[in-house]
Amino acid sequence: MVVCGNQSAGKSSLLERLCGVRLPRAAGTCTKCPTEVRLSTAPPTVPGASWYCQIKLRREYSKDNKQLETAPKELAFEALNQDQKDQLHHYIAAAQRALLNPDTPLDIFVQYADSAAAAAAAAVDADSNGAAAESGLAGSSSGSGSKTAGLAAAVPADQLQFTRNVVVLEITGADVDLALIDLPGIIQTEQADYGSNVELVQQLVRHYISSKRAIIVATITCRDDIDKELVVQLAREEDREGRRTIGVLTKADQIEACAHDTRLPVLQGESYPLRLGYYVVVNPSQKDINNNMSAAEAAAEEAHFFATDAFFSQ
Ligand SMILES: Nc1nc2c(ncn2[C@@H]2O[C@H](COP(=O)(O)OP(=O)(O)O)[C@@H](O)[C@H]2O)c(=O)[nH]1
Ligand SMILES: [Mg+2]
Repeated sequence: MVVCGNQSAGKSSLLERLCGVRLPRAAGTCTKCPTEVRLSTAPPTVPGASWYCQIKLRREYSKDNKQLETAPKELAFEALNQDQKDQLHHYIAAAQRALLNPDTPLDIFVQYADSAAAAAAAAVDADSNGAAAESGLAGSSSGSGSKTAGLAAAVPADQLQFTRNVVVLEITGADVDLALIDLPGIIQTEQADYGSNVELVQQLVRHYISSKRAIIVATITCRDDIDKELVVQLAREEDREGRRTIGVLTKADQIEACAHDTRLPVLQGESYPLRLGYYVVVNPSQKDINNNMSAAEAAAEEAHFFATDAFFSQ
């Protein structure tokens, strides 16, 4: 399944709900390389592990995004077990930055992920030890803030803005057998400051969705005008009959009052019929993420929304 759509459409949030693994998500920051999550129900071969995630970097492209001639190597970055699952996003974010900085030794990124994970774990401990929730949260955000500052000092600016090289998560002991790909957000051409990356990201999306084996998870927010969405255009070009595209409409909680009627044909799949249909979702807001909302809480909030919302509950 290839998750694609605009920047901040909610792709990483969606993927996180699909695979039960914490991914880096945030408003204002964007994914700058593909992330491939390979889920396998096979039990981990590592003693004592019920769940195991091997994070690897696949470097198939040079700094100027030309395909390398030598066979691609998957470099081990770090491995985590079930006890470290909640910290995975720190390692993924660090692995992504490692790919954007090919001339910096990998250890630096692993170390920063280690300390960001330790700071976050300490903040959670402080919370559960009865510290006021607010001071615990302040501790956690200042903790990760100082880590970011530390990494910024060591690696002040990323060498590359985007890369086609891939962060690979090889997970055993998962609930399903499935490969999911999180792609950088499509940049609409009016955001001209990204220059040539507009083209690069579009090529990347096209590359992944053109595979006949790929299910295209076209992610659009409920607020966007579907006719203007490039992801819809790309999906229609690569999957003309709408056989392997799933439409996902995110941020149902943010749809403007009175806008429901104008969205109805899209929500009901009439604007663009797709064989696999449409899904409407509510994922954690930025505030929920900052408050460390769990997957179970997110599912409960979503169910509550659809059961009680004046429009969707009908
Ligand atoms: N309120 C609300 N916020 C959402 C929803 N989905 C994503 N977000 C927020 O939108 C921002 C971008 O989400 P992210 O998953 O990182 O988007 P991506 O750039 O497409 O990967 C984050 O601040 C999320 O908390 C949703 O359904 N409702
Ligand atoms: Mg993302």
